[in-house]
Amino acid sequence: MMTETASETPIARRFPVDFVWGAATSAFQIEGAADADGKSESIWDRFCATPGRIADASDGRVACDHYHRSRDDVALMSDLGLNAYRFSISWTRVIPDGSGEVNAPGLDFYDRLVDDLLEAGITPFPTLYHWDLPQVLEDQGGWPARATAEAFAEYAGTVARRLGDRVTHWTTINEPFVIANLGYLMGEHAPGRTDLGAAIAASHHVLVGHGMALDAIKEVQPSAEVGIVVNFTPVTPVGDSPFAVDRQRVANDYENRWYTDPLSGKGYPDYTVERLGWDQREVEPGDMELIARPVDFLGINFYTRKFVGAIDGERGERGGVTSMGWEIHPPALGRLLRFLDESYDFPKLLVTENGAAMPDTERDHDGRIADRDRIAYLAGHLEQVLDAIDAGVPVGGYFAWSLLDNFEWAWGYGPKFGIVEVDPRTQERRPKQSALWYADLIRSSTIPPIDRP
Ligand code: IFM
Repeated sequence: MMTETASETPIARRFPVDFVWGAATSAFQIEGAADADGKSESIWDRFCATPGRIADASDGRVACDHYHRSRDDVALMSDLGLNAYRFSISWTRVIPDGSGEVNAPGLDFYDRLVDDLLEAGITPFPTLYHWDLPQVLEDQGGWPARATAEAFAEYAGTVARRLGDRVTHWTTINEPFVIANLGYLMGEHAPGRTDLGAAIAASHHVLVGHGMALDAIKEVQPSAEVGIVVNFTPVTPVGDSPFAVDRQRVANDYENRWYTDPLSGKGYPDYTVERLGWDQREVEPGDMELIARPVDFLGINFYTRKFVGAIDGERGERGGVTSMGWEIHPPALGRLLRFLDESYDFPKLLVTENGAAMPDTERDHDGRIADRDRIAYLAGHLEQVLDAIDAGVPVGGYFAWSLLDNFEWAWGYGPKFGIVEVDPRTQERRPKQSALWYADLIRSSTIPPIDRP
């Protein structure tokens, strides 16, 4: 009979001591205060007010009321032991007309938030654009128009001048693929347009805006670390007919290389540029150099993978799914991290979002949400992060999506991504078991054992 000796007990693997441990949110999804203190209308305010756009006909007018509760939310983060917080800044609070006059109370809100975070020992990671474009700029053409990129850089400079004495880590844009494609091609997100030409133009201008904003921040604060956040949905091929292979290549280029290739100086993927019939008329001299300005880190948002074959909807064997029907397949994150490391030269990778919408129907004897499925999701993905670090991939941090249950865009408030429950009637916050588990992980730098659902 085997007896367990000290030498046979597996040694828990540890994350590096300087690992960044955070949670992420975005302005529109949590702040509420939709027209407080001079804030103007964003494309998401308009989209929510358009009948039929949001599954439960809800909006972001109150959301988690974070605008009025940010102090308590910082205290909550501190209780959980987070050492970083990724949030976004609302352009419509800071420059309500999109460009021009600065709205002091809007900027003051973020100024206070940054001070509160720093006082609590939490490093602020603001994102300058998480989808809430001033409606006034959409009315002038939105991201398909180059002027939006210029206005974005002006706004970035304004924020950096105010917060740059304390904020050391910035991300410019969140998920350029989603901005361009869900907003301008699929029409599922604000502003709800369905035009391939507009989507491709938007994808280019979002990258140009990123490059211009990076320059604007570095001009104010040369030592700042600046990155961009890209979402990836790795493509798993189904079938190997020439037609299937073509579709897989286009899907992979369009969803997973369209942004990182130009950010790394490789230009847009040729094969897919040709397949889309894009004549690159929006690309002006100097743009590709601007887009390829060195970033200090690449932010990676990862949730799931997709199957692509010859027929729409065709797929291989799938694992379990979240309550949004997204497949849970942690090895795809590990492969993605290694692919990014091998294919590009980003000095550091940060997992800026990872998490799952789960049903949250079970509670423990204290009434706390017993989300063992979310814990298993997080643990599975964090194992992959550890494997990647062990293999030499420079992953420097991880942000759970999301700190709070919040407004999940076109899905409304149905899907729950938070590690902290928010009662929509009382706004009471209550950490779920996943939050306590995550706090344990941060304290010990090792992945605590999990009780599989
Ligand atoms: O809620 C979103 C977030 O705003 C951007 N990344 C994906 C999350 C889940 O869909």
